[in-house]
Amino acid sequence: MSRIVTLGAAQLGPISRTDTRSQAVSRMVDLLHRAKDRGCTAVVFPELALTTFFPRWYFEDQAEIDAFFETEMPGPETRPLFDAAARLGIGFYLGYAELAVQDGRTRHFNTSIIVDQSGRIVGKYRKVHLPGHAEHEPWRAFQHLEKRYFEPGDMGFGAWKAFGGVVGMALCNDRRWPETYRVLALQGVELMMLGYNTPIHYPPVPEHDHLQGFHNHLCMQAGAYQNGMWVVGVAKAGREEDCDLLGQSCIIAPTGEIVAMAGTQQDELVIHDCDLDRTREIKENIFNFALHRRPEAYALITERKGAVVAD
Ligand code: CDV
Repeated sequence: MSRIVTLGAAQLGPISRTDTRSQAVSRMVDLLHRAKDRGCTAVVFPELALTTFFPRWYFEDQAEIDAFFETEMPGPETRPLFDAAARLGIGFYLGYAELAVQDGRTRHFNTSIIVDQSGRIVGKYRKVHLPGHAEHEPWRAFQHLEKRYFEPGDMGFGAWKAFGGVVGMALCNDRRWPETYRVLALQGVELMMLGYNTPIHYPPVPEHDHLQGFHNHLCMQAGAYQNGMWVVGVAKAGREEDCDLLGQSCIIAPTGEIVAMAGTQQDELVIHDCDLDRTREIKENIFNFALHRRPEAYALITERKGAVVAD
């Protein structure tokens, strides 16, 4: 049996602070056209794909921060992306900063959505693992203020039927945590879509800078294999406002093999014919959860947050 879905990793090059959302959307519409020409069912765009990666700056004025957020999706500047998707019959995953009003409270989330081939939003995810720091730390070459500008996602890790399979979402730092993939896999996810913005320089541990590319693939390849799912991980890449962002967007098979990878730091589309039935090679054998897992031995995973060493 085979269930082939042609997927695209639609990497974006840098977006500068002065670029408008319409400019970013027009680049993404161009990638959608290229995806159409190559027979894609759906493409994955990066995390916070509509603006520059603004958590690299410390802002005091909330209005200045809120200007990076979307109050509606689609809104006037993003609607052309939805229209193009519907016209071309291609679905997409998109990351963006979401400003929501819930129960009279204003909330800020780092969000992604799945849009189906008719241009309809079918799934929403709010980033759970927010990296970085909450206070201004001027010693850093640049800030990473996700903990200041966003709240942790309040929706957990969902799964949706889309593109002929079961699809889950995650955002950037989530890919480093094994729990992300396992919670998705326990809902039968066959395809994880993920966007990222990963600076090459990691100020707290700069001796790991040369390992950014390795760690990026290491965690996604392990997550794909250990959970028998396709992973499409997509960067915003290149030199953005004096900050070098990792590229290497890729499509990873359920065996853990990278089957397609971007070779530039620019807007680039890489595609692969992903057979969702190949997830069964793993899910029904080496990682047959129902047969081999021992949840009774894993209670600490949800009971305890940080490590505790016994006396
Ligand atoms: N946007 C991110 O979540 N970036 C983090 C960096 C700060 C380590 C990442 O995990 O790639």
